[in-house]
Amino acid sequence: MRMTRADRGISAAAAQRLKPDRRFRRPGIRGKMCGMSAARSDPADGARRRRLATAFEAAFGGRPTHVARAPGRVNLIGEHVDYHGGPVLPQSLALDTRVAFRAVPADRVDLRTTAVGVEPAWQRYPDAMLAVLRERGVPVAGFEGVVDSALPIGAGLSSSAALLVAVGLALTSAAGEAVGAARLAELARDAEHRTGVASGAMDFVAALFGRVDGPIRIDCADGAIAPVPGPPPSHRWAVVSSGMRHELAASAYNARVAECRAALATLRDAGVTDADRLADVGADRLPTVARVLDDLGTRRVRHVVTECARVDTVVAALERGDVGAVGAALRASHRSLRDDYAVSVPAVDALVDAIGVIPGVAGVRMTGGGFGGSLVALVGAGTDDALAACVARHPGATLIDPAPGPAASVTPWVA
Ligand code: GAF
Repeated sequence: MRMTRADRGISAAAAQRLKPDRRFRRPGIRGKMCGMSAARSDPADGARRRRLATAFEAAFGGRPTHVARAPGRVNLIGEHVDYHGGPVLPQSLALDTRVAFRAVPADRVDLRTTAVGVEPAWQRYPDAMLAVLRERGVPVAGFEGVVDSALPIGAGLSSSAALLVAVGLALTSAAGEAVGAARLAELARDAEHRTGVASGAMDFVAALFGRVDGPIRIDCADGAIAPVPGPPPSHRWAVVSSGMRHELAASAYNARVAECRAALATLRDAGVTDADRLADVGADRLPTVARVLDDLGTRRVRHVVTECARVDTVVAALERGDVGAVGAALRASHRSLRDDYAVSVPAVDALVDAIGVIPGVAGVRMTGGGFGGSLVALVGAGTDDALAACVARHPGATLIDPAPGPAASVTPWVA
């Protein structure tokens, strides 16, 4: 894939100047900013580095100077509430997308991929990121880069956000721009909107503020970010791809956004004027919701209201190591997404049901945007064989590496 035209030439040394940016442009968002960090050492890193180096050499000759990486995420709970101002609980993954790049003193941006057969589908993401950066006046330099992703596409693990963030980070740092993480999250979300998905902020904030030590609770109303503990040592998160690839732009994702917007407008007309967002409608007002809205609207709002409450149930349960309470909330979340929000599909429901009855599985639910994609489960020690056997019985389903990973970063290229 090739994107042509760039705003202006830059110095290659500019990319070295990237520093942590502590100017929080979005009040309330707290946490570390993207910037230079030490490269991770992972057994798979060698193979990825070689793949990137080979592709870069073949495309441009020579070597990149830097690599930008952005992780995928598994959302533990708080599904389809980010764009309603609700809380979410994503864990950033070690699975990531990388862009090996160098700045060039020429008026062009040239980005290729190591992936085979994905054009032109992936191209719209870098195109959208570049367009948004230019529109907002963020300098973009002459640039050569190669993308390599370890994230399964369309698996509900935020492959598109990881691509947008990694490309955004590479483009801006090549130009010597220290764009703050909160600002980059907004720019990347706006770029995703241009691709046709009216997504919330979760995936971008997870990629830019995630931590290896456990999930983060993001308050999507005020942007506050707080670390949350992982499960006790007796348990771990398991991630399973259903094998049913989702494509949010072609799904009913935007329809859910629109239905909920209409429901909020109706509620406000009916006197619920203190709710600026659906996340502000508490459980105590569900009787009003049911009186004012039709059945479809009531179900959509009920999902949002109950899911927001479940996030804090899970946060409190993780803090006291109560796996039973976490599991119960995961199961309730899936029922709500399936029955009230209608974003699951039968193949995912069947997998949820099958995994849910394995002894030692505390809870399981769909994760991400839905309409296919992946599941997240909280599983006890000793469930690995039964889980693997269950997944093997479902055609197309695969276990995904749930290892947590750090936030997006740019590091000097190590040969
Ligand atoms: C997708 C979107 F991009 C997120 O913003 C979020 O709405 C999620 O679906 C559902 O929770 O990943």
